[in-house]
Amino acid sequence: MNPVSLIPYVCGAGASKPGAELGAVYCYEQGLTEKLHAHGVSAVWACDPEMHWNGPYGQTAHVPLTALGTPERLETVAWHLHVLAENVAAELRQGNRVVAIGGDHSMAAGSIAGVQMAMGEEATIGVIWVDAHPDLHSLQSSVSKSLHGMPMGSLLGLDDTLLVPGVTSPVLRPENVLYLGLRDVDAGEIENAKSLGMNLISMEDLRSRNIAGTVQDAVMQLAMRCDQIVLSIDLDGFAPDIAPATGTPVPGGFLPDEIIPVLSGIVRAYPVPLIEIVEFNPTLPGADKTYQFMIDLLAELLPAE
Ligand SMILES: [Mn+2]
Repeated sequence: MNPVSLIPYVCGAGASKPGAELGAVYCYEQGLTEKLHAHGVSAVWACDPEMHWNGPYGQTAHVPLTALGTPERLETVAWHLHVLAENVAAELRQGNRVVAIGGDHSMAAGSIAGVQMAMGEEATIGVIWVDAHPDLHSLQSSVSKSLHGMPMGSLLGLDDTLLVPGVTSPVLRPENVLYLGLRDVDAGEIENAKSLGMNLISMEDLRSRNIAGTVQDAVMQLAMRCDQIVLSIDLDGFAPDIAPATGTPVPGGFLPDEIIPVLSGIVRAYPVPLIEIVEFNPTLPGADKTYQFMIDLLAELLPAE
């Protein structure tokens, strides 16, 4: 079995608070591969996050950041998305399983584009999206103009704000998106969901049912319709005291025991070529606690040797 390929997304320009661009660099410097190895998981960085950091839209493009909604922000994010998509596609083409480490959630528009690039436009991709937020904005519907609120809007074809060159839009179909953990949804996103015919299941709805059974049934349906299932995990899908170093925490998120065993079962039952963990902001309080949680989470989701 090949080692898992870790791919960094060293961009936080999609978020309002700076710092998420340092998430993957923190994991690299703190020895994530060695930590995973201690859990029996073999993983290697497919590229050095510090190399991207020194790239044309690396550090210098982040400090200082232009205002949200400015073309310079979009240009920065677009560059990082393109690099991410190419890297994800290259690793998948070699038959490697990918873990993408962020970085703000705009990255989903690049990582999932990379899956389409590797599999071809005919392939049907399903996404399990663990997040407090549906990230279902278009540039027009977003009040804040934060690009990390738009990846799902772009992937579903609401507009082409975060569309990577070379992919066919829409990358995803609404029925192939499974949201888990939603509890902070904007009016504009509710409108967009309606226009797409999507039913947004809230955290409250999910908790009122049996979480494990409901998710397992939904994923079984998803697997029947899709060629591949990918997993996008925003740390704010979890309760803020579990993963505190994230830019937009929302009370009431998943406790690890509620969802990690379910996700772990899914990655064992189905081939999941891409897992991403996003919105780690190590400049916020609780960075080490959040990093330790990410290690535990990945140790549960990745195959041990
Ligand atoms: Mn979120």
